Amino acid sequence: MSVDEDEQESRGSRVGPVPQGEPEFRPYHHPAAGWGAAKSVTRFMAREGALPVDGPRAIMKMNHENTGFDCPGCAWPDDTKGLHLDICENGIKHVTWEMTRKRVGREFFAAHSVTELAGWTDYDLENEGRLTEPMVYDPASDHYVPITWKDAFELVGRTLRELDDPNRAAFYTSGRLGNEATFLYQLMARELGTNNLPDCSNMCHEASGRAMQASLGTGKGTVDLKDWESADALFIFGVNAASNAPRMLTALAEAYHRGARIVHVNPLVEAAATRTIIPHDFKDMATFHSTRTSTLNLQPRIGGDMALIRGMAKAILEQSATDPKALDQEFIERHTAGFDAYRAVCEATTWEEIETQSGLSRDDVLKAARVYGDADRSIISWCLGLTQHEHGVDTVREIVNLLLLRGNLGREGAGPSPVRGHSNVQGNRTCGIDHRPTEAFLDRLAEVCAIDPPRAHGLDTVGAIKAMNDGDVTVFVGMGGNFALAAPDTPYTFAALEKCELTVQVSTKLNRSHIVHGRRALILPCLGRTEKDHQRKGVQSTSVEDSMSMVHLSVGMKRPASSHLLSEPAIIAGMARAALPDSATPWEWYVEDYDRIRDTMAKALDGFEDFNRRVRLPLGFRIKQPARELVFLTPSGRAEFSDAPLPDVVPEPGTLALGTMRSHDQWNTTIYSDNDRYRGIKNLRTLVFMNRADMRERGIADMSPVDITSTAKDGSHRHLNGYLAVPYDIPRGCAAGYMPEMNVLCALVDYSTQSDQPIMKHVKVTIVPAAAA
Ligand SMILES: Nc1nc2c(c(=O)[nH]1)N[C@H]1C(S)=C(S)[C@@H](COP(=O)(O)OP(=O)(O)OC[C@H]3O[C@@H](n4cnc5c(=O)[nH]c(N)nc54)[C@H](O)[C@@H]3O)O[C@H]1N2
Ligand SMILES: Nc1nc2c(c(=O)[nH]1)N[C@H]1C(S)=C(S)[C@@H](COP(=O)(O)OP(=O)(O)OC[C@H]3O[C@@H](n4cnc5c(=O)[nH]c(N)nc54)[C@H](O)[C@@H]3O)O[C@H]1N2
Ligand SMILES: [Mo]
Repeated sequence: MSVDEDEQESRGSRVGPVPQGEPEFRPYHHPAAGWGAAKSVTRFMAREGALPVDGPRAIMKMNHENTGFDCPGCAWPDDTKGLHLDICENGIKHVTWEMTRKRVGREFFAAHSVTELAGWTDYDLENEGRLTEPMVYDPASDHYVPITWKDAFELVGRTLRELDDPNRAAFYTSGRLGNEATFLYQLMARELGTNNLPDCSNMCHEASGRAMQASLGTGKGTVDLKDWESADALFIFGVNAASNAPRMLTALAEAYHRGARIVHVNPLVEAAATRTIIPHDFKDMATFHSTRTSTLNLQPRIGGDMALIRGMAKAILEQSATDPKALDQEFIERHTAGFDAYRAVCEATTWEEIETQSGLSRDDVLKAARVYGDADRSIISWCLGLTQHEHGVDTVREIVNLLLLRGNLGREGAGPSPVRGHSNVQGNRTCGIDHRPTEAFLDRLAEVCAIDPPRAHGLDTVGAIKAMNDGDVTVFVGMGGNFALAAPDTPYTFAALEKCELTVQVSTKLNRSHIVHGRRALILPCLGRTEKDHQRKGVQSTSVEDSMSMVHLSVGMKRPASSHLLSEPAIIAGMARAALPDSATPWEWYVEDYDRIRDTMAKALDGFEDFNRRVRLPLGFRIKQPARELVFLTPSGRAEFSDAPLPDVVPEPGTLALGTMRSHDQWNTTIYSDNDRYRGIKNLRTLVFMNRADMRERGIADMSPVDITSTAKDGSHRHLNGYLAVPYDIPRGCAAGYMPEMNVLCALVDYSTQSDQPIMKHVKVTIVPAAAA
């Protein structure tokens, strides 16, 4: 690695704003959402200049049948009734952030050199507002200077045409990109001749996709909101729903009201595992009436989930010796394969091992098993707490194992339900962003689009970073997102981008990925989802797919932040035409009318038949999940049990397992403030949550500075110094802190061998009182 430690410290550490006061930690005892959220929203909108007219008007339009735009906040589905104003604090903040009145124009870039901007916090960079025109990096002056769209496309086109091998380019996608742009983007990459399509999903739910594909023959969850409304038991693993999927609170509160059991499994008791005031329930708001959102909270050690689930399965199997109804024998016989091997591995796993590996007592495991055994219909839901681990795939497969035991699949109120991250990350995969496309997908693409797509697998996020560092990839195109900061091993990723011949970022806001750039660099500003997209044939809409496979239209209604912005499909078409001057693909014609893109997608993609008509139905349409119909596209044609051994997740003596996560006031790499309301934190991001006993053992006082050192699989060390230790209700041996700051601690070599996902929730660290304190 070529980056020295000083540089690592100065560039990786301050992401959030400069704190406005002394760091504070006061445990939060109020319900989630409710008035705290309402107050925070009002303050935030005022700051972004969104009051008094635009903000509320836009929000009334959000998530409304097919007349509004899809909330870019998260991938939680819209209310099935379609009429509820189902919105949340963080969704509103996210929209307001995009609609800000602040602008970054050419004067801004003329006033600040890139070297100067490198010293700014990430908060300050994004806080400058919306990008307004294309800019190119000028090495002579070290400034970004204006460039015309035509010249920008020509620079991209020429650089791509001159590559001796198309695999020297990588095309990153962040999960905001609409389906139509997604389809064009992957088509461009494949027509050029590469499957190098890294995406944010490689850091997010790759493990879920791979696990469910292997077990069920589909990479997606099989349930929808109606199922959530009729489940008897809900198991919520590893998600901070009150912050990251706040509309789940409504579903949890409703479930509680109807008497469903709700089990939260998380090393931290997050706000969604307590009580909530539903923000759109005006009566509840007025009377401060809160509803419980949990009936049981379990706090396993980091990585201990698989052992817990195995324990639940073991208990159900033991019960079946005397109670024939404990298992759904008929389902197991008719629809599954591998049951005997799974039963054997459950029997062979001792209770002692389950207790040690989960960090839970046998009693607690049995409590969860009883909830599961008593319920007729169970849904198991999860997010990053399960996926960003070495054994993420095995753990998600263990969830499916448990569901299969009682036939919790293919019927109402039951099944697996991953909570996706970015609002269209699921749609991206459906529409072709996959570095490991199937032969069937490529065959159809070849036929429908008359191209000859490459068959060799491409690079994912980790692979692309390594290839850029090795000089094998020299052109990086980022379609949204903030690759520099979101990816692991910050200094190594910075170095990777800096080695490129050309980096291109298609973005709405200024961020670190513009400042850390290749020899040549372009900033291409695009329309946001809230904005009106005028093309030759009129105002266009794009479609997105939520966590539960619902595809619906999103129509922007705001005047664009600048008249120079182009839509994402137009930018992709511009780059494609410049790179492939003789292409027979009608790029320009597609952009005139997105219905034309949809017509092609209807022919090329499974489940998109009659796309243009169905997407205009009031609530859009649901992509069929074969597993939901008990059709399993697996080699055996059945749902397959897995029988992996339990991994050893107990930290070695002296070390801790550190999970990196989001605060309440951030959206991935976008930081709104230094507060984390539900965890009781104010004015502080450079912190590490620790168990009191672990602190005492190390001589660490409350809120005192500590030095954190991680040890990677290859034995290399990484450091973050001077972080404040916050005593927290977290199991012994576990610690937690915020991404993206802590990406400095995540080595690129620390990716899961099962999913290739960076292991962002289980970093092996030592923590000691700060040397400089
Ligand atoms: N407001 C807002 N919304 C967002 C985002 C955002 O940044 N801000 N990001 C979006 C994206 S891209 C995504 S992927 C999702 C992410 O949503 P989350 O998965 O909620 O993301 P994290 O903040 O990483 O939180 C992970 C949770 O897992 C828990 N956890 C950590 N380790 C373990 C473990 O070993 N086992 C278990 N059971 N739990 C564990 C942590 O305590 C934490 O509650 O949210 C999406 N929505
Ligand atoms: N340590 C650690 N690292 C993590 C994670 C973790 O839990 N721990 N989580 C990982 C996960 S789950 C994810 S999904 C990634 C997130 O990785 P990314 O998706 O790459 O990052 P974001 O922060 O969501 O990207 C924000 C930028 O997107 C741009 N943007 C916003 N809206 C639009 C739009 O409509 N169009 C375009 N073109 N650009 C837009 C803006 O310029 C903004 O600065 O981070 C990963 N990194
Ligand atoms: Mo994500």
